[in-house]
Amino acid sequence: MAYQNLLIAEDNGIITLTLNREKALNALNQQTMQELADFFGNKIADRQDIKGVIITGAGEKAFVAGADIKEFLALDEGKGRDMSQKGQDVFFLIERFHRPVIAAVNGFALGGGCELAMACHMRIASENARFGQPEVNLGIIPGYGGTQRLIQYIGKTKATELMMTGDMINATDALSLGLVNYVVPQEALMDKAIELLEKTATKGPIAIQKVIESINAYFQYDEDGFAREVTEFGNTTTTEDFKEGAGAFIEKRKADFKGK
Ligand code: DAK
Repeated sequence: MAYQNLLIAEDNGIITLTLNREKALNALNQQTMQELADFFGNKIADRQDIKGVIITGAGEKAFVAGADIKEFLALDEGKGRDMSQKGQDVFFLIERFHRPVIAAVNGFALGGGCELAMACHMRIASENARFGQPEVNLGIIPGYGGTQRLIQYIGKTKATELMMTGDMINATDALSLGLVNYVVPQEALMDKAIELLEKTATKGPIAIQKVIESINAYFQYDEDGFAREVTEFGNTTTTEDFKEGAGAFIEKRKADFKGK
């Protein structure tokens, strides 16, 4: 699939995915959602050789200012449900991706943009970043998993307030609420994301994947996250990586993980 709205760059095993609709503050239209689905579901789905993915927005003003409001007027109940389900499925692809995905939030992350950032495994915000779920201003609710993930990250108390008022919070508040991992000056944003991916890339790749799966299992009501942790802990102990990692610690040397 040829991409119109995604810019892809790969350097030293790190893929940077830039949402590139700067004039619309990188709003997520259906074309972009299809491209994201293809990118995570097909293009890089089987890439074992990468360290991870950074998602960011074009320009210095917005990460993503929401779902594309200009496409909303054509929605009815059926199309709305369909759009919501497909959108959730795209964000599950990101949340379940086998390598770390980091949102480098370079400005507004509103509505679907905040939801996209929350589907990533970690979030780094530039100092000008603003987060919010302003859907109630439009008479709708978050439709890409926001009602669930915002509670997971910041708790029911503040999540309820943000979703009911539509208020935005700044990067400092997002950090203190636990919505983002770090706040850095805008010019340091990508370096911080790369630094994190370089660090996770020194760990056992299978272990990283199992951390992702186990964390995701915690939030699935049809699956007992504690039980999944037991299973996956057992699975990691059978890997060569585990023997290498534990052996390296005991021998006081750096582990050389092979992903086996
Ligand atoms: N969609 C489309 N265009 C947008 C946009 C958006 N979300 N946000 C901004 N733009 C466009 C503006 O229309 C403007 O385009 P032109 O008028 O120049 O053609 C351009 O980007 C620059 O925006 P502004 O001129 O407004 O820039 P300002 O600096 O004055 O304001 C702002 C920046 C971010 C505060 C403002 O643009 C704003 O409030 N934007 C809307 C933010 C918002 O409400 N976002 C949430 C969208 S609702 C669902 C699935 C998903 C969702 C819900 C349901 N189902 C399937 C059920 C998710 C919903 C949302 O995300």
